[in-house]
Amino acid sequence: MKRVLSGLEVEVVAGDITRQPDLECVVNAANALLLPGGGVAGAIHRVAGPGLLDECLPLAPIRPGEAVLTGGHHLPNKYVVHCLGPIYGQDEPSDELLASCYQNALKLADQYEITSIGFPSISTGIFRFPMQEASRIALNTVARTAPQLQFVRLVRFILFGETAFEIHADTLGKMQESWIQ
Ligand code: AR6
Repeated sequence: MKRVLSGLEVEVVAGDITRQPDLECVVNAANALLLPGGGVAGAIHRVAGPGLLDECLPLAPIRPGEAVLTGGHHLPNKYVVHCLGPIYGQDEPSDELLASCYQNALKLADQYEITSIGFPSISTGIFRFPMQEASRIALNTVARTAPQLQFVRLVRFILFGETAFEIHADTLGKMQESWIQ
């Protein structure tokens, strides 16, 4: 599913974040120490290879809401933006911290003149953020940040499984008309 929000092309697809060769950049749902871990981070480090960890270690630790950028190493993408999402019920205010992840990731990508970026559903796995609420925060933040972006033209959400895809497609379908061009 695809829509234009505030001049930005926004797609939601079901798939694997490590298999998006047409995107210049993908986003990692990282941990504070930028270590491989499980979920998205485990998958990204597995495909990228050990060079990614070497590049990550001097950038750690990061705080909830923050984003840092590295190369993609053996991933099919030139860059990875690593975001630390909030642990639901622990890092507060969790909605604002989650919004900061998306905003900081997009602004950082734009500074590097990145034109296309793929996000997973940050914090909705091991960090237990309810996905429906997370999808609203994610898509609203993309729409709100879009007018500040000069280079980013495509934002893709890559969702693991049909349920995650349907939740995001439903949220995108209900976005406020004023944001849709
Ligand atoms: N591609 C796309 N989405 C995925 C993939 C994949 N390959 N794998 C999982 N998901 P999570 P978090 C979905 O746990 O909640 C890590 O261990 C998954 O179903 O990766 O931010 C880190 O090291 C879920 O909807 O990230 C941290 O310690 C979403 O991506 C911690 O987990 C995010 O799940 C971060 O937890």
